[in-house]
Amino acid sequence: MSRIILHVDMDYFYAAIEEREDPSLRGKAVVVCMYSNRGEEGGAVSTCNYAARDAGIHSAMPCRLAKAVKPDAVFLPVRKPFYSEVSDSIMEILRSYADNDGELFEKLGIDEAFLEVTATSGGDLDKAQQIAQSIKEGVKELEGLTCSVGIGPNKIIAKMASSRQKPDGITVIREDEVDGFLRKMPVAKLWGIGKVTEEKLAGMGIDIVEDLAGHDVQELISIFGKTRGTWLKMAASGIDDDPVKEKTSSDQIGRMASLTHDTRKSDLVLSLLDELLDDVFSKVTARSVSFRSVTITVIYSNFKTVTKSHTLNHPMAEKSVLREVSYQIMGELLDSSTVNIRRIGVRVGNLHENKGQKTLAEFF
Ligand code: TTP
Ligand code: CA
Repeated sequence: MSRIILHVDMDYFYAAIEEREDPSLRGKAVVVCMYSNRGEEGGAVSTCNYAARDAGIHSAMPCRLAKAVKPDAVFLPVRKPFYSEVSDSIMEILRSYADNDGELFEKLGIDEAFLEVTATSGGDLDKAQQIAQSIKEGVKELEGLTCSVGIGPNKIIAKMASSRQKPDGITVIREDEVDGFLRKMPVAKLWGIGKVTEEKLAGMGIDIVEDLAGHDVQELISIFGKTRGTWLKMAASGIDDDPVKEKTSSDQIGRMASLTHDTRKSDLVLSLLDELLDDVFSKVTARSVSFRSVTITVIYSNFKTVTKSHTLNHPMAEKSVLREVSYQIMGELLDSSTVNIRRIGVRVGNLHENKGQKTLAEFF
């Protein structure tokens, strides 16, 4: 069975968050600026909403120029730590839809991620589309933001599909549509091809993806090297086996699971939590690491997702500590809502290798 990969990309992310925070901005052109140490006159546009884009403003444009182009736009300074918090919350929602209890998930940037749904959808693209719809509704309900989703048989196609219908769209590219989707595209549009490669390819008379796909692989290898040359040929042919895998997973160990039915009964929730703790802790032991942070995720029946973390004073590798902290956080989350819970997760992070690490028993 071929894979089904989703790529989710938030729409005009920083500016959308600012619009959400201040409803009086609705309908106005909103530009989020990264000001430099030269003050408001320096700096570049981080992003802007669609009203500002219609006026010709775009990311990386000097703010001074953007002001000249549209003096009545609202210019706001970036608030990166705040956007990162919103991002964390969105990533937890997305992760909760990924196969293998959220393992087949890959955050790609502050506002985009891949998730594999081959198993959850049973390989059925209509189901995958319903999953994408649920994700959009969940993100909208919890964070009041829209996103666009691309669905394809691999990461390259999913990534390129998500920008096809923006904002608030879903684009499905079936395996038998991949060739038509790619064929006439300029090579620069192929995800993974930058300016340097584009120029080299242009020098070889290769301008569109079809030319690249049909090019002699040995010649590509002689110019770009084995790995890159092969990759170019494969990518242009719509072939990409790269797994959906979190790049930072080496610094985190976690598991998620659904309750047998939505509930907020603490004995049922804690009993599932115990299973997850056993699993996470056995992975901690197998990898000979200690952890400094413990994060609990709760996804409610209404899609609302809450995460809460605790950072320990030192790296620890004690099951009792993990259990105590997890129970504490879960207790607080159970007390703070009356909504039933659908899924829970536990994750340890900030991992340290156990090099002569003392266990709690040795510590005292
Ligand atoms: P993008 O996903 O490239 O852009 P976007 O989400 O604003 O708009 P779109 O609807 O087209 O997806 O980038 C995500 C965020 O990253 C963006 O909101 C702001 C930030 N960013 C910068 O700070 N500088 C940049 O040059 C770009 C491209 C993005
Ligand atoms: Ca985006």
